[in-house]
Amino acid sequence: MKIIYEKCGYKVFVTSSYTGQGIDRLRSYLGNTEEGKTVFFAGESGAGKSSLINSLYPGLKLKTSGVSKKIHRGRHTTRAVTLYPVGKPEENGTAFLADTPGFGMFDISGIEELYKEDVAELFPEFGKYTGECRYSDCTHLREEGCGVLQAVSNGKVPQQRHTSFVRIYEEIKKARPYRIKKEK
Ligand SMILES: Nc1nc2c(ncn2[C@@H]2O[C@H](COP(=O)(O)OP(=O)(O)OP(=O)(O)O)[C@@H](O)[C@H]2O)c(=O)[nH]1
Ligand SMILES: [Mg+2]
Ligand SMILES: [Zn+2]
Repeated sequence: MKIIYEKCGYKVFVTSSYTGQGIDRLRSYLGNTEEGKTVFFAGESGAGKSSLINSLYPGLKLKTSGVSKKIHRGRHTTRAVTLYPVGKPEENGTAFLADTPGFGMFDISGIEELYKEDVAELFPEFGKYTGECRYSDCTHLREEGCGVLQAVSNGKVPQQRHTSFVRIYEEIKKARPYRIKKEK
């Protein structure tokens, strides 16, 4: 998992609120957040976002709760986005950390401006290869001469990332087949 995202150029922290693994490292990273910036944790309900924030800043005492045994899903414990100051303590926290409510499953209904043609841009590691596609309107799904598929087959782009791309592409295509101009 870690290696997949590192290959895509993301900085990855492996943490556990139970064992304390990675907490100090993440805290010092957050402590250097640029002034005025906001960091947020996103993820499914029950992923452990609020627990992680409690481990980082025990003073905050955020509400957390167990994952339902019956439905194996989170209980939507956090109900609203709340900002907490982080950053250098002597500056009284000039950056912010947001605890956010978890989402259920991956849900595109709230992202109205996203169309299937935009999905590839959400995968920054594809960017280096889209210029090599034979067709300028390449969907990167299965075309001959696709630079992204080429990069997947020679291991430069993790296969899992392309699988996620296809899944999101298909989901958005199903929900919103055509680009609709917004009426002013
Ligand atoms: N094994 C393990 N369990 C954890 C860890 N962090 C949190 N949990 C458990 O995961 C459950 C959910 O934690 P929360 O912090 O409430 O999850 P959340 O992401 O804030 O959920 P919402 O507020 O509903 O979006 C709790 O039962 C925690 O005890 C962790 O690092 N390791
Ligand atoms: Mg929470
Ligand atoms: Zn392509």
